[in-house]
Amino acid sequence: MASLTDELQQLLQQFTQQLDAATNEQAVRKVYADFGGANGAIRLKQKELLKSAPNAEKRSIGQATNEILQKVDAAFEGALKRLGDAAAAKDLERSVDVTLPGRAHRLGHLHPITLARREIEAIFAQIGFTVAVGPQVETDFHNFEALAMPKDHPARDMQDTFYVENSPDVVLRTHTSPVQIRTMLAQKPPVRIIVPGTVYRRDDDATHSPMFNQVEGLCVDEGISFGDLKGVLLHFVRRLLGDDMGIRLRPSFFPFTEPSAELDISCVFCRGKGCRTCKGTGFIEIGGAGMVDPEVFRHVGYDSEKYTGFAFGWGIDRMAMLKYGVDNITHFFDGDVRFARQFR
Ligand code: 2U9
Repeated sequence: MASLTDELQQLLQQFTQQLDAATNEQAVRKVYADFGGANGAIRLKQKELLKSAPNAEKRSIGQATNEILQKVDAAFEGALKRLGDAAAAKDLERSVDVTLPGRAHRLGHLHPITLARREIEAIFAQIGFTVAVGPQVETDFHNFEALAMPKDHPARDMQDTFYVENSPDVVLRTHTSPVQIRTMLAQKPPVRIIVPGTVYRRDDDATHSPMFNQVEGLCVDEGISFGDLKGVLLHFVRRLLGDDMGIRLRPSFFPFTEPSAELDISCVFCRGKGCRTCKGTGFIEIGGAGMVDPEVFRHVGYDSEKYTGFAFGWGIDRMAMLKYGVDNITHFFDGDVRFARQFR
């Protein structure tokens, strides 16, 4: 029995020494595990002794080792508390200079494209247009057919498209016009909507990206004229870029409008006086517009004898480049916070 308690005492001593040497919680927990834990030296010793001891001594051995183990547990708790108190005291020593400014929490902010889209939506909302949105994965009918671009129509090449594998009639939309089609199929005139959204074209250079943001607009009612179109476009450009801004409409062609026009705005860099950016013309092209082709009304069941309409479209990224003087479209998408941070 004597040697037994010696052995246990030795183990307790070793435990105490190592515990005193432990300087952090993790070390303390390790020492405890090595001695008092389920597979700790003292428990293992206890099992060993109990197995080899005669029955008469089992009880006293059990008591002796449990006393040791209780001491171990108490010492363990004590060590943890000691460490905790030390950390709290150290904390209290730490003097906080309350006059120091707080850590600035860097607030995020809206992306310039979002800022531009919201401004465009607000300007049109003030003149009675509502915002319509729709799916980015579209059917061939909504993206092409209904817009007077049947299967073999050459205009399809102008809108080089991403087709969806094994579904020839499913495409990534090349413009937001399919939303106007869906809207006209869903409601009778009058219609006054603008349709912002992401569109996809197989196009990739400094000023074109395969994914870009576009906004289109549609106004259908009785007696809608080209003059209304010009008035709305001029109002929009002046609200977004300044009252000194002007527009120019140059004859053009789009399958879904007739007559059609390229839409130019006064150069934002020289305000129309002529500079290197606008090649001395004083104008910068931003998009297109026109009167809705009756062929389109036929596809959506509108009576083109009774209703006329105008439509327009431009790239929001391009508009944001002009509004914020950005020279490379990829800045909008390459996620460089130094660039994005400028637009608070
Ligand atoms: C319907 C009828 C007509 C929308 C229009 C344009 C002209 C146009 C381009 C500008 C730059 C696309 O973002 S861009 O690459 N768009 O020039 N879009 S008229 O005409 C429509 C739309 C829907 C039902």
